[in-house]
Amino acid sequence: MTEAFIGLGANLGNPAQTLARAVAQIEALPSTQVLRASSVYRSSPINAAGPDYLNSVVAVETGLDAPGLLAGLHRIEQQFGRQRPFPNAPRTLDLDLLLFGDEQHNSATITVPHPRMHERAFVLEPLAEIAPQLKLPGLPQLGLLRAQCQHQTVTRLDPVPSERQSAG
Ligand code: PH2
Ligand code: MG
Ligand code: MG
Repeated sequence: MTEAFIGLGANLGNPAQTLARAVAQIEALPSTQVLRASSVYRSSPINAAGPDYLNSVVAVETGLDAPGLLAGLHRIEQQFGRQRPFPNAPRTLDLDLLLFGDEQHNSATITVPHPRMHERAFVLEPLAEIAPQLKLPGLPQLGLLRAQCQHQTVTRLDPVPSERQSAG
């Protein structure tokens, strides 16, 4: 089993609902359990146009290998109607494999760790929420990386109360 981190993002359709449903679909992947899920964060698009994004990060434990997990994530993106008209186009759902244990992959189809995760507050803030002690291979500690991204405004949204919590 490998612990992996997945970044979720959406800025088309109903992003809040999509992120919640996508976590359930990740949990439904073969031999994969969601260990922790961050809050949802709102931010302006970085190096892209379009509506504000909602982003989150989940930690999973999986028996899949990295290409198998990535293939599963791409299938889930398809289920949510992901289209790729041009690079960084607005999207109904983006699932990025951020980290897969301490493995490094560099091929035409898979790059892990995600090459830009350390310079994006919309990844670092939710990641620090669920894994504050995490060390990215070959990079300064999370706290320093987050400080370097302080100019990127990211707002943590209040958790949406589940039906069970609000019923009582
Ligand atoms: N994803 C991108 C490009 N820019 N900006 C924000 N705020 N959130 C994203 O998820 C995002 C982005 C390409 O994947
Ligand atoms: Mg992305
Ligand atoms: Mg992506």
